[in-house]
Amino acid sequence: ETDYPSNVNVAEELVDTHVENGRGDNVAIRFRDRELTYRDLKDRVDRFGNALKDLGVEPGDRVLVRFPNRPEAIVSCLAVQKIGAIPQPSMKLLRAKELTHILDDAKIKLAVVYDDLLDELEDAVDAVDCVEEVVVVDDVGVDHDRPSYQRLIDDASDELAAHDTEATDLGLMLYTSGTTGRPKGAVHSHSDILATADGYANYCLEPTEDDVFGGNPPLPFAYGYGDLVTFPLRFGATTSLVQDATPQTLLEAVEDHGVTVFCSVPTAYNQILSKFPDGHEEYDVSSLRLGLSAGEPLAPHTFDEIGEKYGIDILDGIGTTEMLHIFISHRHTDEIDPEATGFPVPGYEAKIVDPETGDELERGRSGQLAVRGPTGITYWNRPEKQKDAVRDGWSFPGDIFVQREDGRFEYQSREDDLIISSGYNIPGPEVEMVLEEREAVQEVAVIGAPDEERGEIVKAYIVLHEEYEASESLVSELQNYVKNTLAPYKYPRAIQFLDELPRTETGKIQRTKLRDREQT
Ligand code: 3SK
Repeated sequence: ETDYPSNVNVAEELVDTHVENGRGDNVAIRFRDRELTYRDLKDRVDRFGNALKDLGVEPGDRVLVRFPNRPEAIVSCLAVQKIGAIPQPSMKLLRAKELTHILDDAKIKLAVVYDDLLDELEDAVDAVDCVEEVVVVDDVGVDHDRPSYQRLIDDASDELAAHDTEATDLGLMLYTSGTTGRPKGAVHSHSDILATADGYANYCLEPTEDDVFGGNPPLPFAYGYGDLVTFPLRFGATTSLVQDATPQTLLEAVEDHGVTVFCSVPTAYNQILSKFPDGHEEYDVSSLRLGLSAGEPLAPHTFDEIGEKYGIDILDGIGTTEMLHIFISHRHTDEIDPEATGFPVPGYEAKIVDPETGDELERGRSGQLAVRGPTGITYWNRPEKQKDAVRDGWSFPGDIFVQREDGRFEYQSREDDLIISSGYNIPGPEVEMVLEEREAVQEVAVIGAPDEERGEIVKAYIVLHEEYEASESLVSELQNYVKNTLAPYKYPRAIQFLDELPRTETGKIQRTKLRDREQT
């Protein structure tokens, strides 16, 4: 059921209702050997919400939340939502250049940051004039003169009434990489957030309060936010957080926290299989009942091997940051066909349209995917992009699919030049712009090249200026430059030098020709 009263506050729904309905002692968060009950969580959210109000945060203000997967990230987002402001969870690997754009574009008023991630943020804060304060969660002992999260919590009142938000008020802002090279803000209302749990999670995962959701998707990734915040808290269940995810730490958390629903991406499943091919013998994974996967298509062999070695089925699904969570998936494990993504999630409709005419195509023909349902695409401050993305009430997530005769939707490709590597979305043009800053580079085209482990890797085709020669050291220098300028996962793992780039008659670079070279 995804119809909500006209006034609803997502933080109140995810936390206070459990305390009021006798589930206050349920464990909400497990992190290392610590546990936070719903009562503890409410106490922290209320105190931090009051502290934020004292610092001048008002309803509608945007607050950046920059963390690895730690409990303070969840407390911060809920506190911001409870007072009617809008959290903007930010990927921990973003560099000052990317953060500067986001701070300025969203007009962030305050930031909450884990101390080990403070440096890069301070550089960005210096470059804009909107951020009034930065609150720091002390852990590794970084020197700073900013207010401390813990001290603010200790000093604040524990009584906080939720702001009377309307269901349609914005409750979450996530940045997504587009092909233009500049991340765009996708915004979601309080009811959108609840709808991901009451739709997809409720119907496809059938959670109970005994479930423990765990895994590795970062909380600032819409997929991770749903899996590890909204879903467990909606059902009075537990979330298991792992700060530094490796196959080992993830399986340790499964054993120690009794994870039942393991949420991950294909690359991580493959890494687990190669590091612990017989994981069930090295770790007690008997608590697991289901795996989830998204971010990139799940290969049938990964599905089969995880089933064989770990005894669980993986529900694959497609979602986007703009749609907030998964909108096509198999609904029950007994209907899974690993070759396909599945059916529209209850509450959503999907169709395939001809990209040229916009007409709906019959089954068996591939075309643009269009969806509509309880969540949809809303960009922050991008009216042109918005017009393109939502037409006649249908959202166009930017994927090419085919609907098979049996009704299942099967993924074909991305419509644009977005590279999806290990679940990270990397806009090729953003990497191109950075490489073009180097003196040696005359022109460059960046594409995704197929890769067994990562799905795709970033590959740069470069034409050098005459006076430069291709060499191993030049490759390393260019790679390091990108690593130091953008989030390191965006660096080109492969670089190939060409005499010229393939172009159309009108002078446009033909990236498809470069992609074709990778297939042969
Ligand atoms: O990439 C996906 O498939 C996805 C799934 C859920 C939420 C967000 C995203 C990007």
